[in-house]
Amino acid sequence: MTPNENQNQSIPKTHPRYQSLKYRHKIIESMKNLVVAEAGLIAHGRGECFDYILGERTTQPAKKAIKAAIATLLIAENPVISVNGNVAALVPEELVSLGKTVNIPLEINLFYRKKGRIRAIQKVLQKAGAIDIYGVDERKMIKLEGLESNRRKVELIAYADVVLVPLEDGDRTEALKKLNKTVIAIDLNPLSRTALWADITIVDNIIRTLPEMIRIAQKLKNFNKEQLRNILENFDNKKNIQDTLDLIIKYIKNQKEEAFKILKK
Ligand code: PTJ
Repeated sequence: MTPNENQNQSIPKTHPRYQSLKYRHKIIESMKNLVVAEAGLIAHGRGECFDYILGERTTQPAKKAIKAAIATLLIAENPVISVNGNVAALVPEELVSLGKTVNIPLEINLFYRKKGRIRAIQKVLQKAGAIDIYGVDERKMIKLEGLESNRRKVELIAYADVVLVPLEDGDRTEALKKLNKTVIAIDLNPLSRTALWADITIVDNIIRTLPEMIRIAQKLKNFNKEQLRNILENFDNKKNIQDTLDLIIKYIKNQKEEAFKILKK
């Protein structure tokens, strides 16, 4: 066996880190067919690290933020879900399902615009059942003000009032905010610029967040606008981020005690 062959071996379901390894392999495989950027592997690793200190669960603050996010998306006039390589690799079916449940279009928006990537992501989304996918045709794109990176090239996002940005770098969130758009971020790092600039910050793993968003959307779809606004009035993003950081501190303290029980043996 060559050293490289070893990387593709299947993971036994009994492995204690089966879920984590499964998604790791998805990211690696998706890098090979251009869906994920090379830097996407590093971003995923950073995400894993934050997930670890959150206890790899969807916390109460994250659940509150998810509810507020769905209420915002349902009230919005022109909402858009922004899709990058990592998200398309990890949760394509869920992205399409969320889009259909709340009737919101998907737009591909990349930081690393290597040739062939948009087409590769479009194919993944189509396979997952997406019909209308935006951000594909350069001729229809315009450039967002105040942004130097490739993410400035947008289609529907230019006219959106609310943008859902899962897992990304901080510059665009800042630019979108300066253009008076409401930003909903999904980011495992509660201290990232995206997390701090967003109006609603869901500090959770996209893998768990999207199924939860779909579940909540199915419920809130039947609410009227006043009921949805009520949810938003009771949501405080700053407090929610503080609560998340407190949970991390508490979790690490507990883990420290657990670790020392083993170390003492
Ligand atoms: O596909 P592209 O070209 O648009 O590029 C996408 C990446 C992710 C490579 C690009 O946006 C990037 O470099 O992002 P950053 O600056 O590394 O930020 C990614 C953020 O997402 C970090 O704060 C990570 O902690 C977080 N993150 C990583 N994996 C997950 C996550 N958040 C939620 N769920 C995850 N699974």
